[in-house]
Amino acid sequence: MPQVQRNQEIITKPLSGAIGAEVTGVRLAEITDATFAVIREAFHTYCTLVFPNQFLTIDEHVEFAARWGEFSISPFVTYLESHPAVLPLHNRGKAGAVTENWHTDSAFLDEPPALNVLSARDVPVGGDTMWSSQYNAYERLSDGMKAMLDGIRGEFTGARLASLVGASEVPSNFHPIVRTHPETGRRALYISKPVDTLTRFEGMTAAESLPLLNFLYQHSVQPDNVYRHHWQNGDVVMWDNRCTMHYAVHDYGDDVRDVHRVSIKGSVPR
Ligand SMILES: O=C(O)CCC(=O)C(=O)O
Ligand SMILES: [Fe+2]
Repeated sequence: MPQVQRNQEIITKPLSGAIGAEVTGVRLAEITDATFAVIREAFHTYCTLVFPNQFLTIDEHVEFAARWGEFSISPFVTYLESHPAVLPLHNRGKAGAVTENWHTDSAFLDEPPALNVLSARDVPVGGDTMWSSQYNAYERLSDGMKAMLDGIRGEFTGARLASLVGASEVPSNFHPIVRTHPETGRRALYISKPVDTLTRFEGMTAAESLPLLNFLYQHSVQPDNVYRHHWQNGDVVMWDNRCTMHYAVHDYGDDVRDVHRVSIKGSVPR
């Protein structure tokens, strides 16, 4: 990983040896195109960026997110009435914490969201979020396994989310298990939690697929491939769903956790 870099006022500091960087010396509410270009490059290098002390208003959050593309609206969740691109993430209790597992977002869609921008408004002690580098996860496989996975697709399902809201139609989609990032050209292992969100390989049964899917899942989230973020109020954190998985830890009981999310549209995974 590159070391600390300075570009004008902007300082980019890696947060682990695998994934993530902290970006300081920038106020996201008032960035220039030149600053945005530096941030974009860092995003492509580190996959997850942390911007401390931003305290964005909802409008500023939306405006910064809009620089990255069109908004992506997910099914089964409720957006702010005043700001239809902003999804409030609230404490639904541990039993309702559908994000307390390693996953990539909404892979059951034709065009899963490319990236998310989160703004921490009121965070508890705990409630950390973790990310894994799916570039590393791919690159650390043997040549034999890489060759075997080449061209294989997985069936991604929205069954768990659908059942949570009692929806009768369950969306699902086949996508490549190894995808090429449309902007960096790097290959990444594109998986999500087996059974719940990724049921099987195309042309195989779930029973045949699960042992290997479970291996790929465990392999991806080893501690040396993960950054764990301790949130502070005012943090903005963004991540790339095309080359990461993430996991929201629920260890804060009934405490308030108020975080806003804006997602940006992605393309068909290839
Ligand atoms: O609550 C978080 O930190 C992240 C939750 C999550 O999985 C998401 O927003 O996609
Ligand atoms: Fe998520």
